[in-house]
Amino acid sequence: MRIDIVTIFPGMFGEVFRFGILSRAVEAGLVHLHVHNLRDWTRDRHRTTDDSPYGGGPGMVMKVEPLVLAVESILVAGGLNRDRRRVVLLSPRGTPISQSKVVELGGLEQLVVVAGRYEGVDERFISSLGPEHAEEVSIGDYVLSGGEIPAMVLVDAVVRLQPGAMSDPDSFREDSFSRGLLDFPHYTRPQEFRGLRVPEVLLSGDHGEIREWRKRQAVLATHDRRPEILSQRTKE
Ligand code: 4FV
Repeated sequence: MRIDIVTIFPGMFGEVFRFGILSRAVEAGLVHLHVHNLRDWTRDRHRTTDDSPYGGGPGMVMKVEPLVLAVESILVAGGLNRDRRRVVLLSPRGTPISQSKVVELGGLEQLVVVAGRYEGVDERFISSLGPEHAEEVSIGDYVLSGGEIPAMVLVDAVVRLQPGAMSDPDSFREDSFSRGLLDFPHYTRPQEFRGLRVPEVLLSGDHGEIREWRKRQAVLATHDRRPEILSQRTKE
């Protein structure tokens, strides 16, 4: 899979991809990661990527031209067929991110991730690329100072799903949400900590019993903490 990130702060990504599953996936060639400086697609000597909002109001808006020029040249560079690639702008106006959205994006050949800054991005960016090729995704109903951290969240979630990225492919089958449930509780040594013991069933070696207990615990946790997920699940 090829992942391209467009940002005015490319330096923010340096460290993030040097650790854990992300770095292993890159080293193993499972993912080809490219971080692009949006200013490389500006035409003025101040390399301007923002301007004041039409209609007035506080703050600045990201200009459409550098963004469209950047994405168009990156898509060409990818050279992949149109329906196997997507442009995602991270913004609070976007579709709330979910494991099913991550799985969908993880199945693409090329993902272009755009990190916004300032008050937001000129609306014609997404409309000029067309809804079939570009969409907005949100990581949550709160406002950050930039789209870089949301971009890292999305890339991390997508890369770990790439075949071979996780040492044990089973682990993502057991992922929270992949079965429409929160995860079951996990325990490891010591068997007792300050009087708190590991549930006996997990020490029983009876895998059938353990599987049943974990399923019950996952449903219980989902019911107590995120009942809306359970109702969603019954609808599906
Ligand atoms: C955000 C979010 C987010 C809004 C203005 C960047 C900031 C600034 N992105 N999910 N929540 N973005 O807060 O994705 O441009």
